Amino acid sequence: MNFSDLERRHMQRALELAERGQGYVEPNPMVGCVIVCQDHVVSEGWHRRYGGPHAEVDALLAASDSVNNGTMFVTLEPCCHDGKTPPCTTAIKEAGIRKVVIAEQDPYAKVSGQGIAELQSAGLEVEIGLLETEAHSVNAPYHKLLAKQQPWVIAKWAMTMDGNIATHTGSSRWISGEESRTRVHNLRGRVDAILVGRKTAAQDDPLLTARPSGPRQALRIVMDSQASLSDQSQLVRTAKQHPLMVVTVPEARQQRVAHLESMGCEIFCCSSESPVQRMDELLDELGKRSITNVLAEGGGELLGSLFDLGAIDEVHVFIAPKLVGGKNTHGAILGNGTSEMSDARGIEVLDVQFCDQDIYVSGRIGR
Ligand code: AOF
Ligand code: ZN
Repeated sequence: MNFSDLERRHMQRALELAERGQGYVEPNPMVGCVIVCQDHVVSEGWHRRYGGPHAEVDALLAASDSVNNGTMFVTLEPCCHDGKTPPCTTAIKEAGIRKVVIAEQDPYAKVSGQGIAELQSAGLEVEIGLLETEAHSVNAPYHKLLAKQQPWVIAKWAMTMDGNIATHTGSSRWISGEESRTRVHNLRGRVDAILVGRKTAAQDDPLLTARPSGPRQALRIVMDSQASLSDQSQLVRTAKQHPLMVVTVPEARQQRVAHLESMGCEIFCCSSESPVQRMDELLDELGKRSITNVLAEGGGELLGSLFDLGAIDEVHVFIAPKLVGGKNTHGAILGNGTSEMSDARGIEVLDVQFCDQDIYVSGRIGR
């Protein structure tokens, strides 16, 4: 289908509006909407929070005049089911919208194609596929959760210019500067879960909360097969205020497990043998809980398990202008890794910026 530059601009704007919902709407998709009458934008809207009005209804409610005969640009197929809110298709028809331009179809089974069909059978003109790739990318975590029933995994690390996440003695505070750490707190504030390994929990004694807090409070998760997390750790001490899950194996000392439970930790016991399989089991569990985004903060072994599983979707890397050298280097991603350079996982770089003196690179694993 051929779309004009003006139509592209309207959909681009709808996508920008959609992204305002990030951190507020999950596990729902981010959706934006622009309503145009006689080539003029008359209203805009977006899905602002989980359980709240959908983007289309938000835009219809924001219109100060009639939108009769108008064209609606929406980043996702309008829903036609009764969920937490009534169907958008009904609201669109009742408002007298004549044409709906949709970026992509909703894969959700109760909608998928049926929203489009309903609008068409009511006599509305429907066009599909304007900025479809871009719209799909905005909602990649939503798509992964629906398709694989596992969350989108964001790996984050800070390293020196010679590729180390610690010195040869294990010292790692601080690699990146304050501005980089602020960015990490922003990330923490919009994800559903934050994941670290046992060694990182022991060495860094992190709190794993967003400071200042963001739109959602993440479940903090430690891969700690033997339930060895110290009672004195910041994580355990705050378990009653901020949810903390400790991932163990059946062989962990039951007394220790019960004690952690009494301190407010949730125990998730994995039956799988290898760390990689346990990671898969954990991601399945998080998917069942409709967790959309997980931030994996290290260390190298944890990121290695995720990498070997092929579960890393997105990376946020802070490169500090420092060198530490040493024979026993600490790479960001351990595990088995890739044997041949020709098999290396490619990253589609989405952003490169200076964060004060650090270089911040983010991107997604190419599929
Ligand atoms: C739309 N516009 O802005 C969004 C849609 O439980 P509910 O009622 O909030 O419905 C959630 C489902 O609705 C979600 O799984 C997805 O299929 C669709 N989301 N649809 O028309 C929107 N957020
Ligand atoms: Zn809807």
